[in-house]
Amino acid sequence: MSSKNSQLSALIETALVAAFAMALSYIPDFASWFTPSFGAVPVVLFALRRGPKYGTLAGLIWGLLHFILGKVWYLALSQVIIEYIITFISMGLAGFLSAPFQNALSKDNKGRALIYSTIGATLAVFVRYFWHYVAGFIFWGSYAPKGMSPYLYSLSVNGTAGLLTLVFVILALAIIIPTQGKIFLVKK
Ligand code: 218
Repeated sequence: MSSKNSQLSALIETALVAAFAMALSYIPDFASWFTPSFGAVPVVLFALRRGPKYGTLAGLIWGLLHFILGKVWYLALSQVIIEYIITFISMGLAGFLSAPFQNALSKDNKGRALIYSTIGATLAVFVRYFWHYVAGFIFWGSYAPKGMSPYLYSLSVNGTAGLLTLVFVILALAIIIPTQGKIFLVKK
């Protein structure tokens, strides 16, 4: 494929992945703010396929779609910038592991591929929920149960949501790498 065409393919995939992640954001938050972020699954998988540039772009678009669709919880401007822009962009950080990950995959070393992708997923989810934690104790502290410190409250809420999110992403990787590993490799 010419470089223009492959760039266009990458951008089309970016838009589709961001839209799919946003659709997953409509799964009801059955456990309030403890609910995991299911859209993290496609965005992390995509970042591992296309690298950090398109991965962070997909995350950014996913975050911006919340504004268009009226799904933003607004407490302050700085809070919204942290929680709907910085955090969602962070999901693309998994793409920084895409080179060693794809190298392992192309050599059919699925164990190594799972290790690198898990590191990438952990990096992305950790950075994202670190910022939710920071926003949590600054802006959401008044929602803490009586007598609980905002730091502990935010850590328990965002630590749980982050861990659950990471479990779903790693589960998806563990299923897809051995069975559908080709989806991570871009045809040249
Ligand atoms: C303690 C606490 N409660 C709520 C929030 C807000 N928050 C948490 C996770 C994810 C998102 C983005 C939308 O899915 C938001 C706004 C928080 N940070 N801390």
